[in-house]
Amino acid sequence: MKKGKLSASMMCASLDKIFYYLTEFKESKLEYLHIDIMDGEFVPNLALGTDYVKSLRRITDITFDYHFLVKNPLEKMTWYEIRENDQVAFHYEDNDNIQECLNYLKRLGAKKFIAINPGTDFHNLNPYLDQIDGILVMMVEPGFAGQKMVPSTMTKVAELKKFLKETDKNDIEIEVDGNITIENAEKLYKLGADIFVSGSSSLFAKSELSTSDIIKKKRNVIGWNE
Ligand code: S6P
Ligand code: MG
Repeated sequence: MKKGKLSASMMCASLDKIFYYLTEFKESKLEYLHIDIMDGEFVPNLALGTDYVKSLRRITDITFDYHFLVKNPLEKMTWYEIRENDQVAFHYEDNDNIQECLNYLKRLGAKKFIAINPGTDFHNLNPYLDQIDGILVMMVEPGFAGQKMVPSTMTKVAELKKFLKETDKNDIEIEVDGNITIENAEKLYKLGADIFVSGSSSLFAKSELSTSDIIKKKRNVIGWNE
C-alpha cells in the first residue's frame, strides 16, 4: 500500500512557535501545509486571510494544501497566490460554479480537489470524477478545529474507497480532515485514505514529544513502517 501523506493544519499553529514548527516540518519532509480559508459566510468562522498566507508563503517552500470553506470560491480563490502543483480543495455545497472552479485550477496547474461535508453523499461528485485529483472528506462539521469525528464519516470513507476501486478511479486521492488523531489515522489508512490533515488532535496537541517525533509516530500508522 502507498504511504500516507500528512498535511499540517496551519489554523492550529500558534504564532509564537511558527518557526519551530516550520523547521521541524522541513526536517521531516512533511508533505503539505493545510491552509483553511473561511469567510464567515459558508461557515460561522474566519480563518487565514490573504496577507497571512502571503507571509507564510515567504517563509516556507512546503507545498500548500488550500481548503476553501467560503461562499463563491471561484472569486475568492483568485485572492490567493496559488502556485502550480499546490493542492486546492473547494466545497461542493452551495457552489454554482463547480466546473468553472475546476477550469480555473486547471489553468493554474494546481491539483484539483472537491471537499464534501459529513452530510453530503459522495455520489454527487460523479460528474466530475474524470477531472479531479482528489476528494476531501470532512470528518467533522466544517468551521472549527478541536471537534469530535462524526461517526458515520468512517463508513463513508470505506464506501468511497470501494466505489473508486470499482469504477476504476483508484488514482483519485482521499483526504480526511477533522479529528485525525493517531488512532483515527490508523483506522482511516486501512480504509483507504491517502492524505491526513493533522491539527489540534495530533501535530499541534500538547505533548512531551517533539513535533518531528509526533510526525514519526503518525507516519508509523499510515504505512511508513512497512
Ligand atoms: C475545520 C477545518 C480543519 C481543521 C482541522 C483541525 O473546518 O477544515 O482543517 O483545521 O480539522 O484539526 P483537529 O485535529 O483540530 O480537528
Ligand atoms: Mg480544512
